[in-house]
Amino acid sequence: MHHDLIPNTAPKTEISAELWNSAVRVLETNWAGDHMVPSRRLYPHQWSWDAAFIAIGLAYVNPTRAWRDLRSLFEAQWPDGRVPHIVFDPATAEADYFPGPGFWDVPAYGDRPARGSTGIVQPPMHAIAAWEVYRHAAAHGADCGRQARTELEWLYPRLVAQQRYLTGERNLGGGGLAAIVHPWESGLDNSPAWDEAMANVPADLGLLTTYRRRDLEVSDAAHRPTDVDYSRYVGLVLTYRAEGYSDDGLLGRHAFVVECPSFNSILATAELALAQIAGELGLAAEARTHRERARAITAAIVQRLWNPQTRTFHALDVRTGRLSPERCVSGLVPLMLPDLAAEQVEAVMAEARSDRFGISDLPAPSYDRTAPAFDTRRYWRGPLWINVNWLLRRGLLMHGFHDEAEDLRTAMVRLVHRNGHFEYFHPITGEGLGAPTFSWTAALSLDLLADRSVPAYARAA
Ligand code: 2M8
Repeated sequence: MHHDLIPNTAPKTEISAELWNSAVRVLETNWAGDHMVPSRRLYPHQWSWDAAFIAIGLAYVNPTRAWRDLRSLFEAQWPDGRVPHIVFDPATAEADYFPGPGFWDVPAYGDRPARGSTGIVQPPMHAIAAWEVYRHAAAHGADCGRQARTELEWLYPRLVAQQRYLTGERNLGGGGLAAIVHPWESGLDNSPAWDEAMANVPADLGLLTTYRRRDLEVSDAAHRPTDVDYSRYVGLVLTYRAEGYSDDGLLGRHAFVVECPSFNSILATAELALAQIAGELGLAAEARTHRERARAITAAIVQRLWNPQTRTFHALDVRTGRLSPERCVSGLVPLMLPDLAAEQVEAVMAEARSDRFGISDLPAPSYDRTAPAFDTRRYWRGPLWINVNWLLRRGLLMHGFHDEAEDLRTAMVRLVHRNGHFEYFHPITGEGLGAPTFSWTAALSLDLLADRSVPAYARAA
């Protein structure tokens, strides 16, 4: 018998218990039968990296759903290994989300499941999630352990194929990193990190007459990307779509090809998680290969995305060879990497402690607080997000900054308890912004309440 709800991990203090219970309620509300929606109104389908963060939290209360959510996503994996950034729910009307399945019009393939998808990806958080769900769910008794093993075995080859796609087809710059070909692929949609590269993407505002923005009907325009950015987003999909989402020769014909430090840090960490999984499945040689790949990706991140003048990591525009001048929170995420050299660890820590990103009683903002364009409300251009801070906390733990990791954990827990499970938060006042019952905020709150341990990867090398 599988446990539907596992109460024994619920924490003891009043604040923790309230937060725990409210998080569980959000995850109950947003469950859609075989997958979780990020939020009912704004995002009524399944999103890729959301599913990973969500599974990490669901593992404590409903491992069966955690595995089901990951399985639903990977059932829509493409034959080339790409895991789509959205898997569409056929029960949701086309008009309820733009751009919907009709707009993406992805090519059919052999055993394609009924649910349609987009043709772009998101950061490959899933191997990390699978390992987290496994190590927490397996602790809940024999039945959960057996189920976890079966699911891990099912997922492993699919996770490997996902990495193969990203490190193969998407190695568009030829330097061993995965390039993103749309800002949505980063998960940090309208981050200033893309501004320079996006300036070279044609902005045809007429596209927004042909295609109507749905996001502005359900959220505040002052929070969302501008029309100019949105018309570029739509245009980029149209050119990628025109060639059936083929990556062949993309560098020469696509207007946006960028290497992101956060995306690639997750890519490397995914290899470390795959090493753990391969080890668990008795595949020692494969585990070694995954660890070597993680080291190679880490080396490429330092070689290609580190700016010795600014002493931080930046996005690289592969088409122009220029590093973005902006300092964004994505530049701190390489702290997750266990093989990061002391020089970079120290520099990233200095940046993380500086006025730009320093954590006081609030977690780190998405963009440099001191930058003239810092915007406290507009999406990834200032507000703070729980998922990115969760990644930063892992980086702090990874490199032994236990006090700072604990301060960050406490800051996140207090923030969400005080304000609710919002999509993102005002980086100065902490006011909740965006969708009010947002799944990854709820799921990661459960993890922050339950798990104080150092990630196992530090011991994997
Ligand atoms: C946001 O992205 C979507 C497009 O994919 C949007 O703006 O409509 C981002 O915050 C992304 O990271 C997230 O996965 C998605 C769903 O929560 O919303």
